[in-house]
Amino acid sequence: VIRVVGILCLISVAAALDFKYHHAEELEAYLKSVHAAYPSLTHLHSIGRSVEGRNLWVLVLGRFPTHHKIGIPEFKYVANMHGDETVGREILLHLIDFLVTSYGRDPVITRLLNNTRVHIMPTMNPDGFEATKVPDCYYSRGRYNKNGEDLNRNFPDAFESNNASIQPETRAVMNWIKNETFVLSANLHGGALVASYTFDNVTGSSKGYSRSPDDDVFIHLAKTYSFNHASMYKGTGCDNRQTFPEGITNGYSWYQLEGGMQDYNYVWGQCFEITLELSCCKYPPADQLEKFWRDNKVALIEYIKQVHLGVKGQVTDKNGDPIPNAIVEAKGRPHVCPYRTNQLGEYFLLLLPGTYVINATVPGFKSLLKTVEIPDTTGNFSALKQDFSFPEVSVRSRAASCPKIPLYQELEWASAAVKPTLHHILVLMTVLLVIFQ
Ligand SMILES: *[C@@H]1O[C@H](CO)[C@@H](O)[C@H](O)[C@H]1NC(C)=O
Ligand SMILES: *[C@@H]1O[C@H](CO)[C@@H](O)[C@H](O)[C@H]1NC(C)=O
Ligand SMILES: *[C@@H]1O[C@H](CO)[C@@H](O)[C@H](O)[C@H]1NC(C)=O
Ligand SMILES: *[C@@H]1O[C@H](CO)[C@@H](O)[C@H](O)[C@H]1NC(C)=O
Ligand SMILES: *[C@@H]1O[C@H](CO)[C@@H](O)[C@H](O)[C@H]1NC(C)=O
Ligand SMILES: CC(=O)N[C@H]1CO[C@H](CO)[C@@H](O)[C@@H]1O
Ligand SMILES: [Zn+2]
Repeated sequence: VIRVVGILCLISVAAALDFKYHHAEELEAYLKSVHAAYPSLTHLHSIGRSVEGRNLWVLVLGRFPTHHKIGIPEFKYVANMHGDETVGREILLHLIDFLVTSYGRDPVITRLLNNTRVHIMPTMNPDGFEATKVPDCYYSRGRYNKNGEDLNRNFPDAFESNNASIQPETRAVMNWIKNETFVLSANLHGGALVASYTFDNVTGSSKGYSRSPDDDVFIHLAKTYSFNHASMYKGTGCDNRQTFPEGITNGYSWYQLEGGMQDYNYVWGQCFEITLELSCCKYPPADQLEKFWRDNKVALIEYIKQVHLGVKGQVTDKNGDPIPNAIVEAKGRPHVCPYRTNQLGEYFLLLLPGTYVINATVPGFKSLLKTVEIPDTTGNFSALKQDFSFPEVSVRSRAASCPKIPLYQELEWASAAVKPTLHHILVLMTVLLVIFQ
């Protein structure tokens, strides 16, 4: 009886998440209480420590929260990498609360968590958050980590040699990305209201738009967020500084940046990531948090479902043994650092509905090509399944090495972007205003 009462207590503690800012200790206590109340649905771990030694907590949710399962895609949300941009940090706690309390009750959330592993990191820059003493709508030093580095300029860059020294927070995220087969992700910021997508930088002289081979998918992903958000899709921006048609923008069209996390995920992590700017005010008063949660709730859920777009499967040899490091890509969509199968021989390719030729290649063997008709599968919580079986035995693939940094310098399609236009000049004029977003 005492045990039962204890569990009930924990559940009520976990459910009582209020709309206020949770500082490091409260945030940690909250995540621990959720894990204690939902031990089989959640897994709590720290992927490293900040400069000041704070844990970088990640709560994982899913039917199998502690480990990857074949066919179940990995999704992540990361917030507060700029310590003074605080809305994402709090709404991710409310998202956790909503997911755990809906599992087993709401059929959609139950199916979502049965078929997806969701990783949530409420803060990537806990030191910066603690250094920002009071709510303030504008830029503050809490943006940076304790060493004064901007973490969203701290990743290796595909277009430029990034000479910034890699910070502990960045290193932890890089290791985490290497460790998991992430497929889809978003990083949550503040200071504007827009969904921004890769690329953020470009090769050659300035051009208006930096298009990735998966531009159509990125536009769909960004619109999924903006149109499911209470107002982002209106694109009215903040204080008339800049408007964003349909609430989305190519990162580079907005303003170029080097060393950003979303390009890193796409180029090196095989993970499609977009950047969500969720509030005009970077650190709004706590009494606005409930409205921010309401405005974003549907968008946060609908965006997770997109991890089930496209096609997935396993590559094996004649004996049925998985082939890690096989290159699997859709024809016409080469990634400069080719997308490869994981240790279990699995691949996941986010693609919009349509007809594609999927090419599975192991150097030294004949490529396997399959034409697939991809339906809209996000409502089914499973991408189309297409396995590949090589007719030979003991097929082994070396880890295909990526070209040297910067990767895109030589690629001709990258220079197919449009010439500078009046639009671009206008964008440049606004760069000074938005440089710290
Ligand atoms: C989710 O998984 C649980 C555990 O296997 C199962 O009992 C339940 O029926 C599943 N629910 C749905 C809606 O798929
Ligand atoms: C970064 O380092 C490279 C190689 O040392 C150098 O060529 C480049 O100019 C440096 N870039 C900046 C912005 O300092
Ligand atoms: C990487 O995965 C291993 C094995 O699951 C785990 O022990 C380790 O903590 C993970 N590291 C990170 C940074 O996620
Ligand atoms: C299949 O992919 C490999 C590796 O990326 C490439 O070399 C080959 O040309 C591709 N084959 C076809 C028919 O596109
Ligand atoms: C979704 O799942 C149902 C039932 O399993 C199946 O009949 C249907 O064809 C699937 N739809 C798509 C688009 O995959
Ligand atoms: C080619 C190009 O525009 N590269 C830019 C990448 O971003 C850095 C930081 O803004 C710029 O200095 C580079 O010029
Ligand atoms: Zn930011």
